[in-house]
Amino acid sequence: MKNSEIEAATAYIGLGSNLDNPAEQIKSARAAIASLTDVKELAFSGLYQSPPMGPQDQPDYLNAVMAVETHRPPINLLRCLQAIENKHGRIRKAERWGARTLDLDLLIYGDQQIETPELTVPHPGLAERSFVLYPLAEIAPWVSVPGKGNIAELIAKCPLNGLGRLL
Ligand code: PH2
Ligand code: MG
Ligand code: MG
Repeated sequence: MKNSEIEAATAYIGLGSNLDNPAEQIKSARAAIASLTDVKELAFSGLYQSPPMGPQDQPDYLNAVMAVETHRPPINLLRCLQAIENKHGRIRKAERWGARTLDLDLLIYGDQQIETPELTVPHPGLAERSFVLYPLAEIAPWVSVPGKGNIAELIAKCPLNGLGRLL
């Protein structure tokens, strides 16, 4: 079966960067995602700046969240996102939560809950990360995170931790 014959789902993608002109990285990643076959952009949040979660000896991050409608299955979408990360000079290092040119996380895929060695959806860190929840709430305040609850409840429990919206 072709992807285009698979029922469309709404997916949310988290974008992050703290190296090599983060605003450009995010802009160019957005264009790359939107131009994937069987993926259509629905919405894009503002840009948010925040101090690094994890090792502190790295620059602040820029983050955003993008909503797409897609006919690609989750694992296939994940592989597309990884290919875009690689094209943006992403170097995978041993250090957990280290600096990166581009990070694309599949946050939510429809109402699915997936746990495989390659992919966990909803993204396991989503509920604790202000730099994911706030941009997500900006573009999808109605969204319910499968297995975790609605976005307003999650935000109420998640401090800003230095997050600020640009512009
Ligand atoms: N991503 C990380 C590690 N730390 N900190 C912020 N503020 N934003 C991120 O996107 C981020 C992070 C690894 O994915
Ligand atoms: Mg991440
Ligand atoms: Mg990631």
